[in-house]
Amino acid sequence: MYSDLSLAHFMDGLKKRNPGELEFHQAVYEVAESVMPFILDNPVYQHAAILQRMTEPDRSIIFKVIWEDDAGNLRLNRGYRVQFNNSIGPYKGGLRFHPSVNLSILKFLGFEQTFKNSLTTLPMGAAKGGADFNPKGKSDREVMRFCQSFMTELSHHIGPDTDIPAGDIGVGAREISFMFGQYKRLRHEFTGVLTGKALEFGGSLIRTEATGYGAAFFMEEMLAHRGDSIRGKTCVLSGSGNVALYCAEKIIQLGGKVVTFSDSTGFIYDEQGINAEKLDYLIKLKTFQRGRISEYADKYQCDFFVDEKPWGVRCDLAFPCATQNEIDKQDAHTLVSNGCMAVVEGANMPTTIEAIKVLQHAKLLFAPGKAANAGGVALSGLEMTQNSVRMSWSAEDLEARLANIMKDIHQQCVKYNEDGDYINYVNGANIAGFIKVANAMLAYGV
Ligand code: NDP
Ligand code: 2IT
Repeated sequence: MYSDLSLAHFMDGLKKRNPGELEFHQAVYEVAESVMPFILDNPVYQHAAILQRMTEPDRSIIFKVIWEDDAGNLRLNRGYRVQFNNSIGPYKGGLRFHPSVNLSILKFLGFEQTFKNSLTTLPMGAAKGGADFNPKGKSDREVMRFCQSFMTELSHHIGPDTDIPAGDIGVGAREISFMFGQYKRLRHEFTGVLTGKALEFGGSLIRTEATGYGAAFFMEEMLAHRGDSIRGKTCVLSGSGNVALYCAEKIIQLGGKVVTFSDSTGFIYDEQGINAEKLDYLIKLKTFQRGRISEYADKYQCDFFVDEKPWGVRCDLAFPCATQNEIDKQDAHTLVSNGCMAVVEGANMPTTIEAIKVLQHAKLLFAPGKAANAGGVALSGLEMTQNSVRMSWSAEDLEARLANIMKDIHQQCVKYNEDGDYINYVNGANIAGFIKVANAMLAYGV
């Protein structure tokens, strides 16, 4: 049945089983291209049809979410939880609230999470969920009613040893708090069922910063491997949410110069560099006032480019931290011709497959999200541990653990890459992430 394991044959089958799910096809293709030669060299994985089994979620739960807006109108959204793989630990992964959310996007994210969570070295399986709900422009009480209704159904499918959701786009501390409160009320128990909680009720120090810090640490590791560092480098970032803001904070601490941020309305270019004080303003603007990035340009008198992406700004290092497919082939050519030396994906799958090829062909260092942004879920894993032992660790301790985990992920990528002097981090991350999950699946039998 699985004797023809050519990439084309495999992808044909996958597309037939999952018609129209373009983001999911893309995420699987990127992994399959890396691991197929490894599987062919190690037929035990082929005989057990591991790749086929890994690309099928254990289950996809889709549900109706009804809530009432401030005007008393009933509103309808669709909620999801895709539980992908629990071979190496309970299902774990974020929730995304964004109008674009659909099954394809959540399957791509859940699939990526399998490899990412494996790379963290912690015992976590993979899942992703969310809703096509748009928190933008909603009042706090509307968001509360939505979150409570969403959790009323989701609570049947999750649990601290079963499936532990967290944040993602559109889901931050406010949403996690509303959902945690509802779970606690419904289940009559106080457990670590979500991560990214506030410090007052079981949250962990450094979780907020972890994804962005981890991405900056990963860049520092890649550069250190070449005898270089972030210090003095001009850095272009996209997004201005959780990942982008704290990635910038760590870059600034490491001596880099951050010159751009973006949101869905365009990007700002601050040629002078964004220092700690300006970043503090931006964190308050984006996190608490839920403002627009153009307000930064008004305050600090810098350029704002409406509806544009920042990849045309001359830089040494690029950090896409907004959303999927935000660097296309043309953007990649622009980065190369402007002298960019490395791209680290803070977001999940922000670079198209064609764009990755352009960057790799030009021998730029390229770190895929499943390696570079794994610091977020790794800190979630440490939040789970702290909840289990009913203790909290210090910020210094947690940041040191995070730095070590990112170093370990970097080493795993280097170990499994086979491209001469040039480190192909995509292959390294995919193969290293695959082996641990695949071996667990083999051990369980059929
Ligand atoms: P946030 O919601 O905090 O911020 C998202 C940012 O990206 C905002 O600036 C938003 O702009 C922008 N953005 C979102 N969608 C689009 C779009 N379609 N076009 C243009 N800009 C867009 O999310 P996070 O920072 O948490 O997540 C960013 C990325 O990082 C995602 O890919 C996520 O999956 C990934 N990630 C997140 C982790 C986490 O721990 N939070 C962990 C690992 C990865 P606007 O406000 O205008 O919509
Ligand atoms: O994509 C991701 O890794 C996240 N959104 C974080 C998941 C988590 O469980 O912390």
